[in-house]
Amino acid sequence: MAHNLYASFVQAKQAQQKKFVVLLDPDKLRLSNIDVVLRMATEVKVDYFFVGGSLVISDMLDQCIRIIKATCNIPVILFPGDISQVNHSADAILFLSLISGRNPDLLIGKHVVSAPLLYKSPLEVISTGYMLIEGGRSTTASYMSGTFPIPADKTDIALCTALAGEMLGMKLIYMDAGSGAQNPIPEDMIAAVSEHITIPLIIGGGIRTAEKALKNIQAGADVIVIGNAIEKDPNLIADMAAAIHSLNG
Ligand code: 1GP
Repeated sequence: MAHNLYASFVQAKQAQQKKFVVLLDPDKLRLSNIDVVLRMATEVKVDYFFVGGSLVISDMLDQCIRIIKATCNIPVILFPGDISQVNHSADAILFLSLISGRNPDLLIGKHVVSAPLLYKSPLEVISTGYMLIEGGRSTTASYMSGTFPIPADKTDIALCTALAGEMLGMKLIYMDAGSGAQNPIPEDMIAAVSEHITIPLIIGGGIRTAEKALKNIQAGADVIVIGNAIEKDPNLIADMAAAIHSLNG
């Protein structure tokens, strides 16, 4: 199926339709769980899957995408921690530039190496300003990237970083407290960034309850990403979807 997934993010933002993403980390996924997750995700109308992680050790990425594709029509977007996670079976890829950090390889270096591969691939490439926000403990993303996250109380830094990302032409801003973060991103930071950018705002990292997901969309998040909490308890999908979609007309 041909997708124009970026257009769907923009249209949803214009129509104030909030989107729910389930992040599947191939390393953490138990195959016994994936059927349950996919069935429930279809039932509650999860909008997209992100697949990937800061460090994917197993060879499960390809299998994970194939199982999703064989089971449901929910679009699959790669959320790669590394070039090795480029996979043509997905629909799109977040072309992440880690704009909260000052690691040149993750700002532009890896992109130069992967650009010719992506140019020839069928994947829709979505330029994304990726911002790590301090979430209470050191995360794999922070360690692997060799960067400091933006402190959770430095709203001005987050705001200026997101603005710079949009001014540089990035199409999405993804603020992430990191997988399994102790503290998810505070609502006042989400609100400040959301008020000042016009491109869709994705929020993830450490969201464990439907209440927090709802507060995030009320604060101005356009897309909510949840991974760990659903891996631990797939039954949470229904509550999360109800909360995230609750403001949609
Ligand atoms: C991590 O934003 C995602 O990159 C999701 O985080 O796994 O903590 O939900 P969780």
